[in-house]
This record gives sequence, C-alpha cells and structure tokens, in this order.
Amino acid sequence: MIIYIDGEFVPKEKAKISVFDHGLLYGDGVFEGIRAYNGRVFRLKEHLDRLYDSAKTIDLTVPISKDEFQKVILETIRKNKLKDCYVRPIVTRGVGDLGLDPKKCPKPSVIVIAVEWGAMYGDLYEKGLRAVTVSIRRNPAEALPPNVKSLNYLNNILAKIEANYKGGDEAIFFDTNGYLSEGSGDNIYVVKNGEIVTPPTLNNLRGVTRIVLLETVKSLGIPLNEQNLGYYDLYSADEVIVTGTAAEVAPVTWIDGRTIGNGKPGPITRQLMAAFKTVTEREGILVYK
Ligand code: PXG
Repeated sequence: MIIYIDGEFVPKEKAKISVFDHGLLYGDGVFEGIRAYNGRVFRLKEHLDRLYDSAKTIDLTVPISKDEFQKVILETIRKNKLKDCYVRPIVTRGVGDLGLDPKKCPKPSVIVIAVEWGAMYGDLYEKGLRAVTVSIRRNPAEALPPNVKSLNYLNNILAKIEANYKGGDEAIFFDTNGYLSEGSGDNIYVVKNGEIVTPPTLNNLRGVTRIVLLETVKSLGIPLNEQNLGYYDLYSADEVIVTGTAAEVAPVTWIDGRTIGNGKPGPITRQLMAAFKTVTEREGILVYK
C-alpha cells in the first residue's frame, strides 16, 4: 500500500506523522471520505470544495491548491492500482508544541490514503438496517459546526458506541433542540405519503451523497421537503433512508423497536438505491486514461 504524505508517495510502513502533530494531540484538522467506482472518482469536486470549506472554517490553510490536491488523489489511486476504492484525504494542523495555540504549527500536513472498498452494509441493503436513536446530541452549530468534517469525530464515535451496546447497525442523532440531525456517518431522510423529507443542513454534515440524492429525487419528480423533524416523524415514517459515501443509499427498517413501514425496504427507497447506482456507474473523473 502506497500512501501520499507531504509531497511523497511512500509505503504504508514509512507513512508517519509526529506525536506533536495537533491532528493527534487535539483532533485539529479536517478530512474527507471519497469513493471511486470502476476507476472513476465520484463527485471529487464536491468533496474537495467541502474539504477546503472545512479547513477555512477552522482557519487552516491547505498547503496545496485544489488542482494539486485532485492530482495527488488520482495519483494515489493509480499508485495502488485501484478501481473500486475509498479515498481518505487528511489535512492536519501539523507539528506544534503541547500548547493549544495553532500559531505554533507552521506547516500543515497533507495525507491521502486509498484502500479497496466494496459494499459497506452487505446484505443489509436487502434486509434494511436496524438503527437506534442515541441520547448523546449532535454537536450544536454554535459549538463545533457539524458541517466541518473535522478530525475530531468523538461526537460521532460516542454515538456509535451507544448504537453498538444497544444493538443497532447505525446511530441516529437528534440535536440539542430535539430536532432530527443525522446518523453517525450518514444523512437521514423519511418518506411519508409519497413525500421525502430531510432535515436542513444547519445541524448535520452537508453530505455529498445527500446532494446527489436530492438531485435524483427532483429528477424523478418525487415531492421533496427540507424541514425540521422530530422523533414522531421518524417512528411513524413509511420509509427511512440513510446516505453517505461509505453507506451509499441504505434502507432503515427498524428503529428503537419500531418496525418502519412493513419492515422491508420501501418502493421509494428501492427506486433511489437503483438510481444512485446508475449515477455512480456513469459519472466520475477517470483515474486511468
Ligand atoms: N454525516 C456524517 C456525520 C458523516 O461523517 C455523512 C453524513 C455523509 O456524507 P457524504 O459526503 O459521505 O455523503 C458522513 C460521511 C463511516 C464514515 O464509517 C463516514 C464518514 C466519514 C468517516 C467514516 O461510515 N462521513
């Protein structure tokens, strides 16, 4: 496995960062999760835009341009001879001292990891996921905005820990106002009476898959609404869907002991899963020319 780190492509054993990197000491940095399907990188521009927006928000200057970053991502995939893969670009604050002050970190580090990747949830795309709502709340926008894809994912990990001990495949977050937010690593949607509804993005990550799903929903002429939702809307939904780069478009058929719809992936979910697959097969930046 070949890793890109600060201008070099090195074997994974040689890809090392300092114990004084503020990415390690404080979760101070940003990242992305990107997929390539059959040698085409899916929605690379959207992911790079989000990476730079996350960095801007935490006042971190990415030391290379978006064009250079795109080249590095494509080259990392090529060096590893991958076609279907998951790519993890990371920008850390860099090496500083044990104090918090990022002014002590003159040089951010850039890392790109690419690994082979298939379907994350296996047979659950047919059966549906069992999800649990968690007591821990999503970071509020006035603390650490959930729009920032930061290296500090403890909020999400705490949700995942709660889902694990409650026996859920995925955790569902509410925000501090009691509004539905998202999953620990995916955006969420409910279908009710033929309409698809999803929370606005102040309390969740602006998922790239969410953008694609909403485009698809519009092109199929399915009624769409973005509005705040509560747990009533979740439990009484006809269908519940989660989306993410890793999860893709996945049905949720059980939440906190309630069966969603008839307990099987619903018709709108299936239609969107199929449409998403078509989009991922057709689109994307070619890795190998
Ligand atoms: N919300 C959160 C909190 C996420 O971390 C998404 C939504 C979906 O966004 P995209 O752009 O991928 O459609 C994510 C995705 C995992 C995992 O193991 C997921 C993510 C990052 C790292 C791991 O599921 N991010």
